[in-house]
Amino acid sequence: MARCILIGAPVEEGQRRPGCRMGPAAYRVAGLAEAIGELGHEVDDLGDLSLPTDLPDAPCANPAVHSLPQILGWTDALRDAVDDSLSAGQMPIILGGDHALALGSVAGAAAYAHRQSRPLFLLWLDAHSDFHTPMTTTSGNLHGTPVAYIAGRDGFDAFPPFPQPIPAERICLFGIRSVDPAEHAALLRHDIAINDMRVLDEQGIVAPLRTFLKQVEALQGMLHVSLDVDFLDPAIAPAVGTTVPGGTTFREAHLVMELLHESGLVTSLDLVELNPALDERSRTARLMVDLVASLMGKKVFDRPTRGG
Ligand code: 6HN
Ligand code: MN
Ligand code: MN
Ligand code: MN
Repeated sequence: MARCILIGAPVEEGQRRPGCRMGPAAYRVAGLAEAIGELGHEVDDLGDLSLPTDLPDAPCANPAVHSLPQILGWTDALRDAVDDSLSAGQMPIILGGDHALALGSVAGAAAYAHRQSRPLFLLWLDAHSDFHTPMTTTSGNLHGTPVAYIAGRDGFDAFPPFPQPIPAERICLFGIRSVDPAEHAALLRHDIAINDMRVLDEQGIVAPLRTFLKQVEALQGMLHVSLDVDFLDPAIAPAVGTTVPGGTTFREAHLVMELLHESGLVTSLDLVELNPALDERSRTARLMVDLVASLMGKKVFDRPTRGG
């Protein structure tokens, strides 16, 4: 059984549409702690992190970029919170907040993994590749940049150096179907596993995911999972500002979570981009809670384990 710690991260400066700051509250209302607790895990709630008050003055050469000081502040707060939780033997579950929070959450996991001399792997469940740097983004929205930071790309001068960047072959993008030209060009220069929706249509969920999980297992790695609401099809998960048609179905998404549970490999988790202002009677928040339950061991049909 795991010792989970919920960390509220009301980050919404990584994009321009207000609402993601209500994400942590929406997960609590939808019963996230209870759903995890019912499965027999210990679960604590750290409450919401707050943005440090003395924000750095951070000019950026790209005039499109906005809210850089705020995102730098969140990055620090998230990195420390995730590192502390892992150091205390807990499994941090970050309640976002937009995807810019992963600049910090994955940095925290990487700092911890580095001290433990364990390799960190990253599974990015998202419609988007989030592989911009602050220099290449045209929207200026920093939620489109975490994977580039984590992979150690140049262009993040304003940020603290990423602790031990994750080598490309330990990063798996899963479910993507919207990649900007600058991201595409950069991805072609990196050896990141790209399981776009075409790959998943053709091969299904199971084979590509198992391939990746086997690599994690072989190196006894840690695994950070970053789940963006827009990984899901907008028909079942409308509460996100960046919907893209053709996302994963209800069962595909649950199957991902069930396989992750069976692997026993997940050490930290982000839940990002939920915008409760766009939800319909909490259905997206509740679906996300159900997905976490599957990740934590809830089964469609619980067969008694056979002995021998
Ligand atoms: N997300 N590529 C687009 C941009 O604005 O850079 C979309 C980013 C979406 C971010 O998925 O968290
Ligand atoms: Mn994302
Ligand atoms: Mn996305
Ligand atoms: Mn710079």
